[in-house]
Amino acid sequence: MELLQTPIKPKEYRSEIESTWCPGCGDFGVTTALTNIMSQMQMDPDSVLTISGIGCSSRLPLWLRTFGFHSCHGRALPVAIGAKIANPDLNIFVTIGDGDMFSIGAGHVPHAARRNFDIKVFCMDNNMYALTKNQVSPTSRHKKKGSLSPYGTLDSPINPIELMITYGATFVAQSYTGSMKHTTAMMKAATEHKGFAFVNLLSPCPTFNHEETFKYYKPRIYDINEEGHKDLSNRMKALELSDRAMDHYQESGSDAKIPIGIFYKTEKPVFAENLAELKKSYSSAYGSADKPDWNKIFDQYAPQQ
Ligand SMILES: Cc1ncc(C[n+]2csc(CCOP(=O)(O)OP(=O)(O)O)c2C)c(N)n1
Ligand code: SF4
Repeated sequence: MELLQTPIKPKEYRSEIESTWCPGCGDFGVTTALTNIMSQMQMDPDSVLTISGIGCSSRLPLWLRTFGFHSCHGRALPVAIGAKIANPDLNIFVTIGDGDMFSIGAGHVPHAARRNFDIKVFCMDNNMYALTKNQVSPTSRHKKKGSLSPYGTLDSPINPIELMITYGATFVAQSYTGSMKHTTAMMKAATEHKGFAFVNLLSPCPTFNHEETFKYYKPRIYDINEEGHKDLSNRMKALELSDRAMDHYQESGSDAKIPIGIFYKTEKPVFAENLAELKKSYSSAYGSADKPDWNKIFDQYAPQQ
């Protein structure tokens, strides 16, 4: 890639491709936050790989001059895992939609989280499928209407925060793209965390979602860290707080508050460290991990005399 003069400014992380997002889309805030963070941390664009699936939100890698991979619907996480194993030095951002992550791609989520891959997942949660023009998603409220559910969905929403804590993510936060300051702070804290980091970004879709709008979120949002949640490695406390993330869905028009901030953060060895540890013990038993002593390995499976 073309060499950039340092310090690299946020706008220099933008590609020349013009965004196709609608004016007012909440996802713009995520692109801005990401370029701000890369500039603040003076990340070499060649060291960054941004990976997405399919959806409006999943177009984000196109707007950046980092390496990017616009993969298949629901498959951003397996692509990210493969890239991280092949090149552990890459800074990997997964930019994903709520449908991509928690519907078609849901099966990949617990395994990526529990293995603690050092990747950062930014989920643009607009509570529906936007690219395909307004179908309900796993984060849509009960009875929400969509183009294929004109009488309202019969399903109840999942809670992304609670799920990610339960799946073993070592950093779990939520923000709202109407607040650039908070979105940038949460995405930066995730980027600085060593391990699997997830940020749920409440990101309004003004074109199709006329319920969860900027106007809806603004008076309901409150910062759990400002209000005293400091014991971030306390899993039970994080789960208790995560429960409140769904209060506003209980009944339509509810004025229940919506928590944002870091719910949970803990330190654990990342996948690459566990693998290095395994290779060490493997080497002492079977020779080097790259050139193992195959006879010793096969002997284990030989029929017992
Ligand atoms: C295998 C497959 N199934 C279905 C689709 C159609 N499809 C494209 S995007 C999408 C949903 C996108 O929703 P979300 O991930 O929430 O992103 P958003 O568009 O809301 O940002 C669907 C169902 C597809 N492209 N590929
Ligand atoms: S349809 Fe919605 S999510 Fe898609 S670009 Fe437009 S405002 Fe954003």
